[in-house]
Amino acid sequence: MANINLKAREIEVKIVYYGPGRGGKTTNLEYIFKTFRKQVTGEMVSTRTEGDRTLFFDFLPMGLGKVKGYDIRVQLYTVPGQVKYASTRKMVLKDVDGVIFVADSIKARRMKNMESLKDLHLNLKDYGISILKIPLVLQFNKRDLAEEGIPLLSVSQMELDMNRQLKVPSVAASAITGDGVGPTLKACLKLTLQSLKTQMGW
Ligand SMILES: Nc1nc2c(ncn2[C@@H]2O[C@H](COP(=O)(O)OP(=O)(O)O)[C@@H](O)[C@H]2O)c(=O)[nH]1
Ligand SMILES: [Mg+2]
Repeated sequence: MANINLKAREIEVKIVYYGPGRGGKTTNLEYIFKTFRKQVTGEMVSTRTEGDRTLFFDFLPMGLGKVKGYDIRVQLYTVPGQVKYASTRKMVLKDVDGVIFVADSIKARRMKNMESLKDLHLNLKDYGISILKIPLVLQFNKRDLAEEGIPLLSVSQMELDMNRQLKVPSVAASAITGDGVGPTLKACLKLTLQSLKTQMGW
């Protein structure tokens, strides 16, 4: 459930970018930080060290304006994807309102995507949240690599692998070029705000 401050009439919504290590979560946030200047309300906090891997998490605050007189603030987080950071990953998911699952389109990463989605499912379950109920969007990232001749999973294969049961919106994207990055976030915000309205009885 979102963090609601009745007195200040503020609602804080938490969106988490989840997915396998090196899939492009941090790159999504960097693109959003550069591109949506008007909505970004603070600095991007990043813990990128040791090459370019997220060790703890990335964080970016945004404002969406008002709904029913409430200021809607959005906090975007990414999790570290590597196996050894399982506990951080779980901690970042606490009190999540919406999830963007960034899948890697590189063919060789197929199993990593599926393992990470399973990990998301189990972590949500531990918090008492069903993956079938939480606002969730899949992003099939790195589509630009097709032009470099790198073997990619087809979108239909990725749908079969990850979206057969979920049946959630999916967006083909390139976090590097920015293609699909905005639409992914918007799709997730739409679902998250719908869910918030239901929870608030609006
Ligand atoms: N070609 C290409 N590279 C990408 C894309 N997204 C991320 N990368 C690269 O993949 C690597 C891992 O990205 P990063 O955002 O750190 O992944 P994270 O571990 O999920 O946060 C970096 O070298 C990025 O530049 C993309 O859409 N296309
Ligand atoms: Mg990262």
